[in-house]
Amino acid sequence: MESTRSKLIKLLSLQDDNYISGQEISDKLKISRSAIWKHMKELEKDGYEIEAKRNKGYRILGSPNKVSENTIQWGLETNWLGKKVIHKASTPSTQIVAHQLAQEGAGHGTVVIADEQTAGKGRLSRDWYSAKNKGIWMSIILRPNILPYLAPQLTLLTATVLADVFQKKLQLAPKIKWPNDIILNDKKVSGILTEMQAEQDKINYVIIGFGINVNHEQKELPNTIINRATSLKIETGQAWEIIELIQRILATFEEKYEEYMSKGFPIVKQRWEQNGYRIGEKTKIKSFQSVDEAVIMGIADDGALLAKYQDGEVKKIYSAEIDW
Ligand code: BT5
Repeated sequence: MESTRSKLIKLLSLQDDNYISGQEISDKLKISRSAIWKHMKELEKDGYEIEAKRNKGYRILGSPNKVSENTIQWGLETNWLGKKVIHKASTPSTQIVAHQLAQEGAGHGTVVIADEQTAGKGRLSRDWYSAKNKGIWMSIILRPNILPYLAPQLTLLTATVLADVFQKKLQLAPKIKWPNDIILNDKKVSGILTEMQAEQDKINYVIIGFGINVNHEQKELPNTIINRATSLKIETGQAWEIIELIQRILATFEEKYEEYMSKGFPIVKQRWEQNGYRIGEKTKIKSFQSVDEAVIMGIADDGALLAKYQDGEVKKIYSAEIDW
């Protein structure tokens, strides 16, 4: 059940800069005027700046800088994504929390976010470092009506969403390294992990997890990745408001996801390839039997990487070690 408090914040945030009268709040939320006043005081304690004017009512002037269910929702311009947010100060992995919630029936578009992950997961049991309050460590629960074999398209879609935000909001030039890394100046700033639970021809749920290094200084990156990783702050020379970035990512995600659902994969493929890392360049691809030189061509409809080998044959690569 949605709390009165988060309903109140939503109601206030819908007014933009206008006031909403105590009477209207009272009618809409079915609470007394004195209960409203108490809620406002609680919000102020949490860092919300609220103006109360006689004969006009209330309005929010500023929200706290701290990530919470309420601060994410205040000003969030989405219809279904992030309408339910679960925020954890610290958790082993938002993926684990999201799996549990999805199994308990959490709806499409539920978002799990943490200030810190103590056992963040990459692919193939690799670690994902998720320092406290330095980045965005988020998992989104989706219940898409697509066939399970198409789920890797959602990883590619997510990569295009993050690239779009980094490009348009931060004026950066991100590259997407197949299958799931966002690269800035040849270093990894973000990784995506898609996991799903499906039957043969039906997806029960998909969890899209992504981590973004936002406000790390160079020296705050762990030694093991310091040469291969970067943050938005390192690349832009300035710190970024995490809540604002989250809201922008969610709004862009919802828009691009709907477009993908209605128009299909070609548009995602096109966007992905526009930003694809080393497209048209020669790399070494190590497969089971050999190491071959091949030119990266782009991606196939099923999410595979397309590479053109020296004999001219274009092959689909599903998993291989690529010497980027
Ligand atoms: C990924 O795996 O890149 C997927 C990362 C997904 C993380 C999110 S955070 C929210 C959600 N909850 C989770 O527990 N996970 C998801 P992969 O391609 O396997 O890359 C992992 C490798 O990236 C590691 O082996 C390191 O080399 C490197 N790495 C680890 N942490 C990093 C970081 N913070 N920044 C850049 N590189 C990192």
